[in-house]
Amino acid sequence: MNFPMAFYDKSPKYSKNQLGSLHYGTAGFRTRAENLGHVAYRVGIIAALRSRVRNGQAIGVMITASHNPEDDNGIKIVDPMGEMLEGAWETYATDMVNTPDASLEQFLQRDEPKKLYTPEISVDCANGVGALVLKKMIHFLQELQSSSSPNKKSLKINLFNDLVFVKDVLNNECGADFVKVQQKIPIMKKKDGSSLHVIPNARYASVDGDADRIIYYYVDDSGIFHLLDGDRIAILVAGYLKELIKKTGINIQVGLVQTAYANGSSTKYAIEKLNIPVAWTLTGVKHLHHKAKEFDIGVYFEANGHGTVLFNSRTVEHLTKLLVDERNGLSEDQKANLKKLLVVRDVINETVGDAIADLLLVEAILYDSDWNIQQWLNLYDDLPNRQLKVSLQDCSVVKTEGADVKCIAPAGLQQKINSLVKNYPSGRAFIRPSGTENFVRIYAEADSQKNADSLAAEVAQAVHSLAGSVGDLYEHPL
Ligand code: G16
Repeated sequence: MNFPMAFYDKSPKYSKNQLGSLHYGTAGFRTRAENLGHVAYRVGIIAALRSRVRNGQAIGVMITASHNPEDDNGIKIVDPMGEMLEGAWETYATDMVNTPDASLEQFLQRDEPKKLYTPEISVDCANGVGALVLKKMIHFLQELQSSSSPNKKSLKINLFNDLVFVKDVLNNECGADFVKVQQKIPIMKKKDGSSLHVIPNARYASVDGDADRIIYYYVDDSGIFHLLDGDRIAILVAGYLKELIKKTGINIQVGLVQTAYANGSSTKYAIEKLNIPVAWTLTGVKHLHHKAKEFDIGVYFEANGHGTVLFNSRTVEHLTKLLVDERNGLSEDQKANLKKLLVVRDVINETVGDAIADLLLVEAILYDSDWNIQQWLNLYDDLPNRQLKVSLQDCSVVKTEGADVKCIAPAGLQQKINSLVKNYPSGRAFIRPSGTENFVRIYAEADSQKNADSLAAEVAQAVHSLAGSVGDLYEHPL
């Protein structure tokens, strides 16, 4: 007997009424309460199937007439993190609820919607050392696959741009920084020099030459490129941890550390949707790392994909003791979530700058949440942004304070930036001297890409006139 059939019951009390079809809409199934009997039974089956797809996590079923009169009612299904049911499952639910009693047994023999997460990722190694470690990892995963049951698929990693011992190709039109700053796919070379074609909707990641940064991306059916940078990774990880903690019922604080480069939408999402405190520091992981130590669990990723998660040692001690304490009073479900929380710590490398550990953590979270990359992207919309760089005679004339958001020298430059920003809806811009190159970097965001580009160009012009620029007005970052 297949799994759905375990719930099959011919009893007349679950008979479908004959009053036409129902549709799973924004608020689930809505109709008069007296017609929802068979719906309640079938929604129960759907919730059980959904729970199985989500690796046994709890699925919510809500019965509510909301603001409607008493004889109206509705039933909706809620995913483990409180999200609404996704599209394929809404269709499945609609089909099941409208299936006549005589055909229900046959319907339940059908496959329910497939899992959304696919255990396969293609990684751009920027022709750097990350390729060597990833090759070892691939070998390990293949061994794991051959020793486990055929139903369990371990992660398949495909490498490209892995010419570690070839000259002049390192970070050349590829790697995390190229993809992040240029907001486009890298060149995609195989070992034999041939080029790969992008597969629509497939998950890609780029690490940088020394594999301490990682960013994700994909290209949709219309050929549009979508970037999931360090901010997105931070939100994914922080949201997942927050949910796990809620399920353990233990009082632990997760905090997020960002820099001025963090997209405004990610900060807003963390504060307003995840209800997580956000701290800002100067650019440079050394600053973020120290700040993150102040939280029980501190998540930090620079927008460029450089970051990690830190578990405070007192928190780890507390959680570990709790797990082994037989009188901890935790339910089996709470204990399972507590174990997961500690597993996150095992997966991540608390020493900053391990793109491969970061990759494993992102994959583990997507797997456990059964999300594809589109669902991850759908959490919020990035504000369009642009980065430029300006060459100065002497970059030390530019001084900033307050996590780079205020330029205090040369005189008048910050006032000029403020006056430019005011002209753009959702505008924000800052400048800072690079710590690794002889440039001043410019970051701008606004309500549209055109406006972000224009604001960045105007700020570059202001730097050019007020800070002693040499060479062209400005350069695109690479
Ligand atoms: C280094 C730091 C990063 C920082 C970057 C800034 O990157 O480790 O945390 O974001 O510098 O570079 P810049 O000052 O030029 O903007 P990496 O990857 O070189 O270690």
